[in-house]
Amino acid sequence: PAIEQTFIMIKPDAVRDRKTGQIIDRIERSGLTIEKMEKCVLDEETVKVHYAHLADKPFFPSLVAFMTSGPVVKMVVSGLSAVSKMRTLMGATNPLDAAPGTIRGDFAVDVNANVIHGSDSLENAAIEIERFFG
Ligand code: DAT
Ligand code: MG
Repeated sequence: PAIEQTFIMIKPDAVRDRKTGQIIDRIERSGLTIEKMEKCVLDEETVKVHYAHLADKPFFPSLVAFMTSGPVVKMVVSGLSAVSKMRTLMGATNPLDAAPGTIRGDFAVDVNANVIHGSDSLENAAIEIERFFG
């Protein structure tokens, strides 16, 4: 396995509920390294570009509203197979399908507010790191 970088974001629900520390702890305990981290409020345009693959979905307006509803904590995370390792640590998109022990399985209850974003491929990781930290 290669050392990779991935883009991770703790979403507004988890920041609001003060889960940031517990989520960061899980990332570090898994052996991955936080290279960059910043708390910020996303603008609508950035969210629309980030979720452009979902623009035709009925939930898109509420997704954009949710993601701009409060601060997020954005990160660059590195380590062996960081992209897939983080996706495994996060669990399924819908928290109802996310296994216990995963971040979404333990902290999220609703697909509309599912606690964390992580890049889904190495290619998208590079694009997202440039988008949010470039
Ligand atoms: P992931 O975040 O696991 O990469 P995705 O890229 O398909 O999943 O979707 C991005 C976000 O959009 C997801 O984290 C939550 C929201 N979303 C996806 N499917 C949804 C649905 N059926 N209803 C409501 N929100 C949804
Ligand atoms: Mg995705």
